Amino acid sequence: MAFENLSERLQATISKIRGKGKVSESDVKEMMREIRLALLEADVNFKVVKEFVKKISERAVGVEVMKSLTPAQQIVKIVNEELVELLGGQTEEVLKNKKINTVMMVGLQGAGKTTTAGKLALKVKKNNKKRPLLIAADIYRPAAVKQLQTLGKQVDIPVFYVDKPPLEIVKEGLKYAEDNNLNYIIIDTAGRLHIDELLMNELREIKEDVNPDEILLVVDSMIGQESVNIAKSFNEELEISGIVLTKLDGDTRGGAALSIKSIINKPIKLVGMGEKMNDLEDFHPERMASRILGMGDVLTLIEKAQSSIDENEAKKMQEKMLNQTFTFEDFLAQLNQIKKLGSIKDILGMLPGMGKLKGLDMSKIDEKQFTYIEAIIQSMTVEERQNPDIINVPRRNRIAKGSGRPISEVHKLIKQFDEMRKMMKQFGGLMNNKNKRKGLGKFFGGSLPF
Ligand SMILES: Nc1nc2c(ncn2[C@@H]2O[C@H](COP(=O)(O)OP(=O)(O)OP(=O)(O)O)[C@@H](O)[C@H]2O)c(=O)[nH]1
Ligand SMILES: [Mg+2]
Repeated sequence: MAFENLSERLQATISKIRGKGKVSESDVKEMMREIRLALLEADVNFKVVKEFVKKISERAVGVEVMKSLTPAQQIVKIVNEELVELLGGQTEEVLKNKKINTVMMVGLQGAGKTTTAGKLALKVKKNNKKRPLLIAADIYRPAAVKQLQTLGKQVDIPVFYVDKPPLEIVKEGLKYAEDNNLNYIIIDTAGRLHIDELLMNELREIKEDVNPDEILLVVDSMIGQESVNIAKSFNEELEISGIVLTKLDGDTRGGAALSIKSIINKPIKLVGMGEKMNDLEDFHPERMASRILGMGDVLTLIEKAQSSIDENEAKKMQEKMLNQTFTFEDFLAQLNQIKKLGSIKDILGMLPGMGKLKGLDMSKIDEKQFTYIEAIIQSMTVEERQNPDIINVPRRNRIAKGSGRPISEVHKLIKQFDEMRKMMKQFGGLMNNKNKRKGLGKFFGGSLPF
């Protein structure tokens, strides 16, 4: 994950002053030195680092004034605020309130334009109920059109292509969208190894003809510092409207994300977090800052839960829990929903403070835990799943054998399940109390059912 080292270093720096009632001038100085080094090491542009540290230092000098927070807390607050600012301040949308949105993807070869085009189409279709069209205007790289067509098929979104020059493809594509009542048009363009005049001319031509609502520059975050120069050139040539940073899931140091906005003053709008079609997220400066500073990213987790978990399914579960008819079969269905959120590590990483929980070594988390639980439940008979009370010791032995897991794990799972049901019973009682129903209903509706 990007920012891992930066995050660790900043958190270590902060924890040194966290408990202090007073922060001396030399504490601040030392802290600024460490922040500076941490940022440089994360590959943030040195000018950006200088400016950032200067701003924090200036603000940190007067921190005794506020009464509600300790000086140390105030410094953390300042660092957080400045980090949010550095990342762009507020979240920027890629949707205009217009009948038809047109988006043009530009960028160097291999940056992730085509992949992001597919991801974005899926995202606006799913989350915004748009009717997207992908236009394949990269006619240079063999198989580029095919690649987009394959992605289109995968996410069930139409792809337009005719065997003509790029500008003609785009013109006819727009006509096709109009005729077919499609309202979110994404144009995938060609990439080059380096910025060259020919490519820029072609992109400019399309831009002038189409006048797109968005020109998104797709930048590979793995290339580090160089991305700042690339962004600068593209912006000078085409006046881009925003940036998509891809491959933030890799072991990039993340410095590019922290530099681009302040240097070209164009917002990062989206981030690519993986190769799958679902791995595109809006970029939220605030959440990213709190993730970096170890304050967790609960909002993203909640959003992910909301978009990945089937609402009807969740409602059904909720009723079962309240009626106390929840079985191991339901439990299994629930596990499958949670698995859609990502790996256990991903989920834990988004919870505040988890990163540095004492005794929790993230590298030791066993991703297979879900699989083991599944195996155990699958080794139960239907009757046992529906009525766990009948699972006596001989049955437990059989289940352990069948699933290939130690008997202790079977005991543990059944015990946890029992406890869960007890808890639900209590909640159920509360829910039947009319006065409390509303508040708790909301709680259940908006969160994971267990
Ligand atoms: N891990 C990861 N891989 C990504 C991400 N975005 C794109 N990729 C991968 O990067 C590679 C290049 O992506 P493309 O979408 O083909 O890039 P492009 O900009 O269209 O490339 P050209 O058409 O050759 O200019 C592919 O293997 C993608 O799967 C991301 O967010 N994370
Ligand atoms: Mg491409």
